[in-house]
Amino acid sequence: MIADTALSTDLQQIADKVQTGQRISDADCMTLFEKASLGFAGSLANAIKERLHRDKVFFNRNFHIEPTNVCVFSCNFCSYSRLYAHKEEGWELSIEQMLEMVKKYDGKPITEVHIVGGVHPRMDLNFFADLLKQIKAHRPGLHIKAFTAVEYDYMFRKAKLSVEEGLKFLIAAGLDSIPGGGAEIFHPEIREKICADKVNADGWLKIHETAHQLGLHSNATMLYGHIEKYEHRVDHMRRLRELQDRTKGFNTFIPLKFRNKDNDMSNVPETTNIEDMRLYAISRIYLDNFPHLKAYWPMIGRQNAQLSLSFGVDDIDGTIDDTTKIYSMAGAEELNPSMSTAELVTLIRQANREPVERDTLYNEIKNFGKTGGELNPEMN
Ligand code: V47
Ligand code: SF4
Repeated sequence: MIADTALSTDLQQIADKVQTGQRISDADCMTLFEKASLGFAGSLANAIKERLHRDKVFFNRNFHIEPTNVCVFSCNFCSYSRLYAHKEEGWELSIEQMLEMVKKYDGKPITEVHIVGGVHPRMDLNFFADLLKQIKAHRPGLHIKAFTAVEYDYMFRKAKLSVEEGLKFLIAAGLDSIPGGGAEIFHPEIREKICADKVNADGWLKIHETAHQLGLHSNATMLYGHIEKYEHRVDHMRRLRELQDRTKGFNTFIPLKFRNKDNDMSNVPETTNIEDMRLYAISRIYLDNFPHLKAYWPMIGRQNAQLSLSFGVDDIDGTIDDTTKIYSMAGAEELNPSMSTAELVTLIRQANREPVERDTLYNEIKNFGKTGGELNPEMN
């Protein structure tokens, strides 16, 4: 029990709620952002994490396909879209090229492909349905986690289909689940300043709600640490918590730290590591109906990912195999993000946790244990 005479009454009440398994309110969440020390928030979040998953930390074997970085939108925080004239040429991959990327993993124990990119005006619903079909025809067991709500909104509107019709069409083609991108900050006061022209909060939430109703699972992100205030973070997480109460379709919450290299918000300083860890902890405490909290290691680096495992995080994503450019272009430490399974296992063990390989839906594939067992460095 955390009982500390130096704690203010409001923090003590929050600790009592968490320790008796009660939900904290929006006001409590604000109090945590405004007053909680890293140690206080971290110990509560760690207790929740251990209640849910004991010492387990999950990872998977995955790779990304980024079909294009051409984008009709112009989010101010994006360093990736080729609309920036000073950037190197954009890319747009053909279905054949993307299929070649999938074939590279033939015979390797990869379980997931994560497909996400810019919003290209000529890559439409039929193009992507074809891509999914061809991937499934080549490797039926590979889980396809594809396209953010931003991409869906554009694709479906262009095809003149409702969200339900569009999603059903892609599910029939092979779509298995939906990644969490495009959420940014839902509150219109901030959304209008950082990504005014893409799908709004209600549109994003509706796409995920419909996906959940159709039996798909999805993730949710929050791009934080720029011009938003604590109240906007609470508002963002409240909308997610409310939707999750209705559908139970979210697997994982993924806070994404704003990186400021080479974008229209380069004048905005990045958050400190302490603020990053506090956010992981506070989101673990507030989002009591989210089973998992992910620290995306290519974004925050390996050591911070390790540190986050003491602040409520139970998942650090996957092997990646140097297949994503979004974060390196925005200034993340990892220029060519890639970790072998042996490296992921070692990283998690160094934090005195139990590495567990999972599939996308968190079915356990292998528990490596805290110690023991020769790790084959070739194991990728
Ligand atoms: O929505 C773009 C973010 C997201 C920057 O579901 C930036 O498992 C920081 O959502 N600084 C797309 N972030 C990626 C994404 C994701 C990543 C990993 C795992 C999963 C999952 C989803 O990338 C965008 C945006 O929020 N982003 N630019 C930047 N400068
Ligand atoms: Fe386009 Fe996504 Fe970049 Fe926004 S964040 S400009 S939607 S690629």
